[in-house]
Amino acid sequence: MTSNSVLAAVDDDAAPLTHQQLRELYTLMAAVRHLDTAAVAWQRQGIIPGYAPQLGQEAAQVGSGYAVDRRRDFVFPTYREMGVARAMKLDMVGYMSTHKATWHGGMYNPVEARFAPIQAVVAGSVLHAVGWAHGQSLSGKPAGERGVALTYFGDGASSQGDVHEAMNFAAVMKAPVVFFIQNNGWAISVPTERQVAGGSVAARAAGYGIPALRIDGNDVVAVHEATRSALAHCRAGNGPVVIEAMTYRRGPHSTADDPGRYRTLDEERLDAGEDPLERFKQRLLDDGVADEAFFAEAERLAREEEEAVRSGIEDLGPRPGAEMFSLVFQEPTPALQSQHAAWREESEHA
Ligand SMILES: Cc1ncc(C[n+]2csc(CCOP(=O)(O)OP(=O)(O)O)c2C)c(N)n1
Ligand SMILES: [Mg+2]
Repeated sequence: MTSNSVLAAVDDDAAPLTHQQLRELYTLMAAVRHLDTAAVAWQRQGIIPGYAPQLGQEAAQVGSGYAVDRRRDFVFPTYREMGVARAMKLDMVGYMSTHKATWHGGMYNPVEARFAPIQAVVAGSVLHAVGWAHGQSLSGKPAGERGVALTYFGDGASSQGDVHEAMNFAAVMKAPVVFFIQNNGWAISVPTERQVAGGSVAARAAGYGIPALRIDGNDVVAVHEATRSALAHCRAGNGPVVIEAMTYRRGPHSTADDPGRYRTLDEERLDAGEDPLERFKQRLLDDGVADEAFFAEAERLAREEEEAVRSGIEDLGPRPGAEMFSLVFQEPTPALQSQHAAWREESEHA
């Protein structure tokens, strides 16, 4: 049964996480921390042109991504969900190819991966998720067998009109969608308190009659449990859920950003709170779930993976330019066909 009282009491097989699962969560978070830190370095080294780090958001991302049922659910990410991708076992060279500008949205198969193309349009993923979720309602599958859409967005995105339309539509249509907000304190240089009226994104859900959970987004177990309950609630046909995971963007908005222009190091240290990775490590040690040898091995695996992803993206060659046109629509529109023809002419000149 779900443990969270604002959600319908549905059977979600919510046994506590086993020691093995807790260790797996840590291994994932360590891998994500390494890949993320490495990706910033790769940008500085000229291996990739740009990247949006998720440093400090590992618990929010891994805890939620780990709850997804990859046989039937579907995730709609923003540009910052590397940790969710990793927790869902995506091919990370394919994922990182977006940041190498090799291909739009990642060179993985979204349908097989259950992870939509990376989305740079703020709040864009939210609309797609509600559409997909409504499709599940129309699919004719019995409620318990439907997939659930899990859409990620930020505190800044929550100020977009799209989010309100999406929430209203989802609530009216009882679409199986979890709105997962990572409130990381910032929308580039604008702090949450300067653009989220009322101070809470979760509180807005009440206006749409949607149950909401405001959780400690730096506690991977709390995030996992909340997401699992929310998915079960949606799957049982009870309509959408809002989760606001309170966290902190420890790094820059992107590799093109300099946070020193809008926050001091002291503010950063004070507001960031405890590092989610260190915090989880301490908990596993205190509870006797893992020992130092385990953490050393997690570190070794993370380094090995980081190396493999780096050489994978270094080896990526350019994709045929014509894919810009051929991979957009099943049947290209006349406008796209003429753009394709103009592009071919120009590139043949070059
Ligand atoms: C529709 C749209 N408007 C503006 C931008 C420029 N932009 C990119 S990220 C961003 C801030 C988003 O903040 P938030 O939703 O809190 O997500 P975070 O970056 O903190 O993960 C803005 C304004 C954009 N990409 N798309
Ligand atoms: Mg934000």
